[in-house]
Amino acid sequence: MAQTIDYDKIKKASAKYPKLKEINYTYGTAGFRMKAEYLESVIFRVGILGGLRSKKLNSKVIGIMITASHNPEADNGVKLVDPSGEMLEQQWEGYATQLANAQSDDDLIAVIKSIVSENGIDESKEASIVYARDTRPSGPKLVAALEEGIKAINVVGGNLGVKTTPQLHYFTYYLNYCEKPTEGSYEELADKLYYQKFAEAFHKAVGDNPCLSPITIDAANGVGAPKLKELAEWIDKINNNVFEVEIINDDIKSQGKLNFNCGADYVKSGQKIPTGAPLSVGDRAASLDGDADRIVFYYLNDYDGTFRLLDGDKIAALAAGFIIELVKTAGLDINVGVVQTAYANGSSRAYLEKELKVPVACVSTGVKHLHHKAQEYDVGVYFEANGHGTVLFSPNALNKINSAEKRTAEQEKAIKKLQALTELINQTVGDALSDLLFVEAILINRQWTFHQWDSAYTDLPNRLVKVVVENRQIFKTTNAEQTLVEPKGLQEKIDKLVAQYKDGRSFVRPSGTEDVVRVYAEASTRKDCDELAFKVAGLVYDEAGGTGGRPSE
Ligand code: G16
Repeated sequence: MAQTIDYDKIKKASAKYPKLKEINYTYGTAGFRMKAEYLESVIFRVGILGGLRSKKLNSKVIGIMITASHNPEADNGVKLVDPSGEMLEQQWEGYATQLANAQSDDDLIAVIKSIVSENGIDESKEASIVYARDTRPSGPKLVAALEEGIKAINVVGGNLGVKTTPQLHYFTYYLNYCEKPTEGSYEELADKLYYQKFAEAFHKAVGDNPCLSPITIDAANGVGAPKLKELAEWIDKINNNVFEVEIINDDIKSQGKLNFNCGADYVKSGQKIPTGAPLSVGDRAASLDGDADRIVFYYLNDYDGTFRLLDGDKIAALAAGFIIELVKTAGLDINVGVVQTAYANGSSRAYLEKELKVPVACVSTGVKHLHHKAQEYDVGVYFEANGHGTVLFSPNALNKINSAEKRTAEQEKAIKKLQALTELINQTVGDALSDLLFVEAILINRQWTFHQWDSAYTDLPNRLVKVVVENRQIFKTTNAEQTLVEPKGLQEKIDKLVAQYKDGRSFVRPSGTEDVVRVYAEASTRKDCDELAFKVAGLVYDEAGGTGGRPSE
């Protein structure tokens, strides 16, 4: 039987990690995220919270990931992962914030005791945590703080070493719901099980179809580089002619390179090719972000050589279109829905609703919001425009797919394909590597070029601008973040600007991962769109305490 919580031990250990007085921490879009030097006390406390969560959930394994994903290298962050591999339940995000902000060691103990009593936690329950980090230089020091927190609450911790965020999510799920491994180190198993699963599923999904031309992957100089390399080797072992990948921006050793002028966020926000990617007409390329949970694809147009982005909206359209076709061919009664955020391009929503005739829901930014909404459908396809997303097959859908009657050869083929797709997509969370294989498998089945994929619909020109303000917390939104409630009066001014542009749309929201306010705009022409974006950004800067330079093109 495990010991009960030793509060004196926690208090003593906590003295080494005092809370920085001047900082108010918030568990945001993807956990705590900020400059790495402010995070030690928070991460120590997250170790304690992970232990409490595990005890509360009858000793299920909780995941903890140390990463700041797309943020600059100097930042870091931490988030907790629930036993099913999903993001931490929202009520517990509040506990995380309370713990992080407890000023003294006594305050910390008081918060822990209140969490224990509010949740009726049996202190004597066993608890376990698995944790991993990305390649940031600040990672090892923060892992040490986490380990002290885990030790202080007497919990068994399994260090997975350097992993992508989705690997941590998948392994957490695996430990709770699949066979618990009895031998081998968790660090090695978390790689092996992941590679094996996705390499085998890819092989099944591709079938006998001929492969496509090689694809270049910009790994943002992050953890995706070594992991994709190893995954590609596993795929080669099964069938060595099916997937040819060249990895660029794979330098995880030199400091200052992570996400710098490369990676999915850079490409999506700037709508341009990353550094180190000499792209020619006919080439296919994609960019991952720093922890490999997002992906965007791109190519140069055949006839004018312009840059063409295939973002999360395009991935959703490709995935939904293919799945709907297979479901119809298989003769299955399964509903498919798509979930997006306000950043989804107006054209993508119109295409999904009018051409594919699928229901589309719009929710707030953050995978946790999309994931929950997607669970309402038999098959829920969710992607943020920034390339973060996955496809969820409900137990009902899986049951129908796996027990379907195969009357014709065509039906049998469609059912087999659907089965393979359910295994190929990482259903615990958006995963750049699994998404890459998922997209590639669909394109191989269809024998489509990027241009053919892209031609489903044409994006309205769109633009993202960041505005630095004194206090982004004064921005409050409603209507899935599309309408500003505060600062008062600002939304009316934005509406007036938007009304001046054909197909104009713009919204403003505070980022939950960076110290900025984000402005999104789209309009019928590139010129109008840029003009609208910078007018709205200027308005935000002038009326809501802009600092630094006024945003300009
Ligand atoms: C995280 C979240 C995403 C979100 C992104 C930006 O991505 O997981 O859901 O879209 O932050 O969020 P915000 O606009 O609030 O800063 P990542 O890839 O950084 O983990």
